Amino acid sequence: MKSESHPQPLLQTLPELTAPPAWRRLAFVSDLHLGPEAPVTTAGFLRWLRGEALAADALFILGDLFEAWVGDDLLDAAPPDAHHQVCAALAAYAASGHAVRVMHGNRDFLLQQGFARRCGAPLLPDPCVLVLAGQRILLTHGDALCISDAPYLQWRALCRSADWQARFLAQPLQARIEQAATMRAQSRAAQSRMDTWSDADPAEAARWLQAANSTWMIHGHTHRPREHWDHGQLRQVLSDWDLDAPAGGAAHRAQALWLHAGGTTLAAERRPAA
Ligand SMILES: [Mn+2]
Repeated sequence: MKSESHPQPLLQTLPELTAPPAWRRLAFVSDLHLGPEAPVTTAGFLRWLRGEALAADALFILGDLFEAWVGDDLLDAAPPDAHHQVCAALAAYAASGHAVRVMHGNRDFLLQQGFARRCGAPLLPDPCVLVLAGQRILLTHGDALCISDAPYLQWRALCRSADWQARFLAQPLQARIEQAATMRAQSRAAQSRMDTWSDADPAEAARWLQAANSTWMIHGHTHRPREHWDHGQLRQVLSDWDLDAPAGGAAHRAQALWLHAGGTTLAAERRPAA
């Protein structure tokens, strides 16, 4: 096991994605947790993709698009369900000229090339740097910034290993679906025992930014949407989506972060997505 205080080795050079000049409007979302168990949120995302999202030249999904993903062969299984609907909608969105990039979250870390090809949505490494309008923006899901949760980081290292993934994916689809449901139930039980849900560590985030030669980070995962300004560094935390939560309650929300690039200027704006 790697040192718990530095779960992610700092890379000398982080993977970089340079935005083409045609990308003027970019939308960032994360933590939608789509799937058959979230029909209202899933419908809301499909509506958003066919509507407001069409204003984006590029859509970045920074992890946990799905509540669970047990393997790309899910898309070959019948009958089609919410996973198929979302993939078909992403494919149509990409085919109509919008770039889509998808990063793994802690729920859907098993998204692979089969998904990416079918959806026209290449996978993004976590973390990576988006170079846009002269700015270097560090993109990450955010779970690896929650360094106070040592048991989670141990699990993360295990389930991201090629060995574990090969063994998991070698099981029949139905067995994987059941196993994933059990793991989610255990994770919910562990969360309900905790007073506070682990948050991103500000010092760790600052360290990542420094290593990336960046002063601007966008991440999700924590379900605590807000802007953090610290020593000239900006950390924007994306909102989760939960339209299945009771309407009128604080949990009932869906939001995208938009970046508008004009020459060398960049403006950020949060907009409700439902
Ligand atoms: Mn997450």
